[in-house]
Amino acid sequence: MKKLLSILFILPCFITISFAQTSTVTKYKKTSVMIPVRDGVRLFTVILTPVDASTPSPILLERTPYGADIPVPDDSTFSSGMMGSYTSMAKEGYIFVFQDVRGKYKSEGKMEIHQPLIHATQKGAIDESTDTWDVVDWLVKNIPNNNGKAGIFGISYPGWLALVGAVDPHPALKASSEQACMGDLFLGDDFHHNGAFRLSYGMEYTYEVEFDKTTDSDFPFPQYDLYNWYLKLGSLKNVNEKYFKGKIPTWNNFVAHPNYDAFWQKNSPLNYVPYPQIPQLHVGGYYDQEDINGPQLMYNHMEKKDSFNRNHIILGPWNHGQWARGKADSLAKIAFKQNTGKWFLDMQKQWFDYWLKGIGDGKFAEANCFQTGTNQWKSYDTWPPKQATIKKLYATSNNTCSFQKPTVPTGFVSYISDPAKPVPYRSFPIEATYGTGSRWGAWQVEDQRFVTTRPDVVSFVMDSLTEDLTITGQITAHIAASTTGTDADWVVKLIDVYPDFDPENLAMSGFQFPVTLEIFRGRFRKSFEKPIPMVPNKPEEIVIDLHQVNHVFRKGHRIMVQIQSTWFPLYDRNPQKFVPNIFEAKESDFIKAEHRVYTNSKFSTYLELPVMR
Ligand code: PG9
Repeated sequence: MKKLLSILFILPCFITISFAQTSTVTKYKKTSVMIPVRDGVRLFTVILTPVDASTPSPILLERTPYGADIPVPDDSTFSSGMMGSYTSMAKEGYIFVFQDVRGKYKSEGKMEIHQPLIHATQKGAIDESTDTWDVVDWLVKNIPNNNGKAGIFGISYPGWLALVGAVDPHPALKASSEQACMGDLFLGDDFHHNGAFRLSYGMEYTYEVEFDKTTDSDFPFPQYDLYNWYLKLGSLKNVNEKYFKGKIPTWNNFVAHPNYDAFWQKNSPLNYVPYPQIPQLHVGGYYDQEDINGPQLMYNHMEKKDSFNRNHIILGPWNHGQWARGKADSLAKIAFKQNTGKWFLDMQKQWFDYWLKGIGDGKFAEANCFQTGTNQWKSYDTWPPKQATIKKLYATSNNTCSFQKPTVPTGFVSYISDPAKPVPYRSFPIEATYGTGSRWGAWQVEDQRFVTTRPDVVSFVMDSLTEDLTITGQITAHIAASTTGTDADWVVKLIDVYPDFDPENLAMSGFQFPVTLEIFRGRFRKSFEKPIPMVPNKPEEIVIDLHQVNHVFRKGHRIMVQIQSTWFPLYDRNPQKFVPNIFEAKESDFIKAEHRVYTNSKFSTYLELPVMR
């Protein structure tokens, strides 16, 4: 995400409404201040206080690396109706605080992307948790008319800041909501998924944040469609040699740590977020193109130690942060048929109203997870729900798939995977991630027909369903695969194929909707820490976490499983020849290979689907 989302929402409203008269709502006043933390660094902070609140108000804090300031002069006042997605809370007088993290925009100090928490193990160390503690302390002591209670929230990087701000919290910090928070940056969020490196995102994002401390920077691409630009880039070693010249620290970390070593392990919140120390509302989207894993991973991690019942999750049909942007009633061509944005904002308000103001009964569902296909919100006592039964969906001969295990002892499909002609991850043009006209936010729900006919993409399809099939919970793929090379990537998609002819919605006829999709880098199949070559032509099992979903395949639709080995340029190209560090591969290391996916009784390829009765 490029900018602090919610702040952006204030601005258009501010510009239009600053000329309009609002009569009934509370007035807000902006002040900015440099708040000192324990090592003397001062953090730039914007405080929006209700001018005419009749009772003391709680504080809602959002911390960000994307610029906390808003273009409104200090001491100016404006209507609470101008607060974008915060409006309903503003009308009830919340105090909003936005802050630049150390080392970004107007704050002093040095920033390191996603620095792990170290205060618990290094005496006197500072990190984002200690900064949050010091800031909350300052806020409750210095903001007039606050009620002594604070909450923290945020989306994406600010979501991670909400997660870590709630570790060893200040006593006044009463609740947190981490939203689209990255979990583990090697296993499943922004920079790698299952060890496969996210090239376009990793390169463009690190340049954006680290090229110039005072702003966000766009990489100066000389062309609009970047597929060929990335192809011509060649080996990843050219990024530093030709462009970054060793000046982007996080890129250098990628190069220095190609495996899940101590650097990434320490970096993962799995290691330093122990349990929900205060109430924690995790929020995630099934189609989050940046941080799909974090909310699910951190909810499940913290749930294991939640004897207090403080840990809750909301999963919706959203891309990255979509819940805070307007109606969120559709994503590209997929309609949700209701205002999921309003549903979410109401829920978020209830959450903070209860913990910070004592309003409501505090009976929050353990999990609220939107069901796609039927377009309904559903609540669950456990997540994933215990009622689901795991059924295996097998890839079978003749490009079919079935709930019956194959009985034939031989059988496979094969394709040539060529790193020189990688499968695009979305239809052309592939715009810069955050560039003008970019369709980055919707690629995960794109109709897959743009690749289904490629010879290096294999599909297994079922007959039309005779009744609805509901899958709710965790999906795991088991691919029986081999390569003639010594390394390979495996991409798996679970696709809902719409009926060939839908008279009520012609444009969606035959649509291939990817319910969930994921990649795995073969060298890590036994261990993320110690990669090993694949053995040429030996069938091996590749197990892939396909995340949690809640989807109904409707009667008349077909289920499709699709497999391929490149997904470019979102993922770098696996050379397909095992090299110790792909960031240092030579051009000659990139080779074509024949890949097989086995469909027989001895080597079976299947997806575990959590089927609801
Ligand atoms: N997804 C972004 C990010 C978070 C954490 C690390 C790197 C990138 C973001 O939108 O903030």
